[in-house]
Amino acid sequence: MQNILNALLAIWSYFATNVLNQPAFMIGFIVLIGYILERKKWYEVLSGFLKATVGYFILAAGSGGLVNTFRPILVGLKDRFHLSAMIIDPYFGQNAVNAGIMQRFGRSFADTMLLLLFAYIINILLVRFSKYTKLRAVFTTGNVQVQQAATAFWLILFCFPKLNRFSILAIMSLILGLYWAVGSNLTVGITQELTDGAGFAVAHQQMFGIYFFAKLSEMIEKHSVKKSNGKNKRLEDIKLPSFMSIFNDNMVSTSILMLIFIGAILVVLGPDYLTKAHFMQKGQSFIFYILQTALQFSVYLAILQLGVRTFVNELTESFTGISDRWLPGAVPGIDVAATLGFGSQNAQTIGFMFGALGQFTMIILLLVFHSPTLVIAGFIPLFFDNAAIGLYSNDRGGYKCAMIMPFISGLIQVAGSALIATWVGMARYGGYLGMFDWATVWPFFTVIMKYLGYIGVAVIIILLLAIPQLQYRADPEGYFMITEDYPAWKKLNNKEE
Ligand code: ASC
Repeated sequence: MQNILNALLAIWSYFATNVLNQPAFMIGFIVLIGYILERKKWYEVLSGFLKATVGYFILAAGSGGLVNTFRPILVGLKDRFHLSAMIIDPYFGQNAVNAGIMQRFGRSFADTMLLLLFAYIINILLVRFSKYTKLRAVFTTGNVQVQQAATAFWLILFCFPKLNRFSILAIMSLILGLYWAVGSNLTVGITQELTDGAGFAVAHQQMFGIYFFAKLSEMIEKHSVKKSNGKNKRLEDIKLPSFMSIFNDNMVSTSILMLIFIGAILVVLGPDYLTKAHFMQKGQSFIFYILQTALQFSVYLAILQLGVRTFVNELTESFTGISDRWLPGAVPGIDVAATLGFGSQNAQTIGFMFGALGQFTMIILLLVFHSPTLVIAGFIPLFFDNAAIGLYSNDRGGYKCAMIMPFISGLIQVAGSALIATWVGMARYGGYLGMFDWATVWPFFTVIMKYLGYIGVAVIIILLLAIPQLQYRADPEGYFMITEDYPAWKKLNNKEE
């Protein structure tokens, strides 16, 4: 018996490490299965699998390029000014957990693969029974699930330090599994509208954040429609005068804005530091170094969008095979980076910059008020959260929302992360996950569990289960139609152009 279990676990570990943890293969296999269920010819199945996998790898090359180029620059600020500060970034967060969990709690989490297994089972069952649960999205971004599991482990141990291995696995599976399913489900409708029915949802680290700011933008739009009988202007509707019209070209505007933004940071770091830290080569011109680095931003963004275009069609087409047979009304939840292939690209850049403004403002406030924890902005929360928030806010509330919402988000990312990481003791290990939901929703969960104990766990589960029910109640007719038949949904809501 034990041998069989071990063998099964080994097979699962192999699958989890090589496929679940690699969203590109995960998406590839989803397309493969979807096309097989649709009884496509074998060569169409093969071509779909390859395009989806390669497309996702291209997306990852773009987002990885962004992260690898710009994260060290921001982290350089800490080095350059000898700050003892915590960096908010998912990878630094994960490192902090690895570094501190043994020391602080005398144990580590070895059950990540099992957690992923249970979470998938819970997620798929919840979606399978969508008739009752009203959940429509399957989380596929295993790489962020692993990061989140590490942080959740710390937070839950902080609330229940005496919990044994089995109970902690049970609590984590339940709460994380529900968070994934409910969070991703929140983004279904707004993502369908943003992408004009591309048939996916967001499965990442700011799902509640995106939803919250999208709805806030919607309210602002409604208010202004009432007052002035008109919709708010979107960024893409703004016609700029003569020379400024170059900003209508996204690649040009991104390049100019990044030149200013990244340029300013590089100037602050200074050529001496940049050479010493091996960013710049000896004898390289500082001006051309700035130019090259800042323009890389547009390069990687273009790559990322090419990746999205490559795999999204395959995914949309093939997933109907899965949703028709097995998971009615379901869509796959994928990396938030995929949304950056849609909507106004200027909204993404604006979102990033205003998010940065918000983060820097809060960092200055932390300094002024002598916060015990200082924070260094990390590139991933700065860019991926706020670009997406800018994008959705512009889509639903116009250009002012594309500025205000990411700014507020930036303030919250820093303040929320500083509070929770200080309280639970993670700040001392140099990093915290820092993405929007982990600076808001998860600190909230932690407070509830810390003060209510097991009752708190029950409260969280009930709250999470109630969210999709409320969403469904608000629009019973359109709720499933928006994924099952987007054109019909558009007609019903008079959204045809
Ligand atoms: C994250 C994380 C990444 C990026 C990537 C964005 O949270 O860990 O590597 O965002 O998923 O495309």
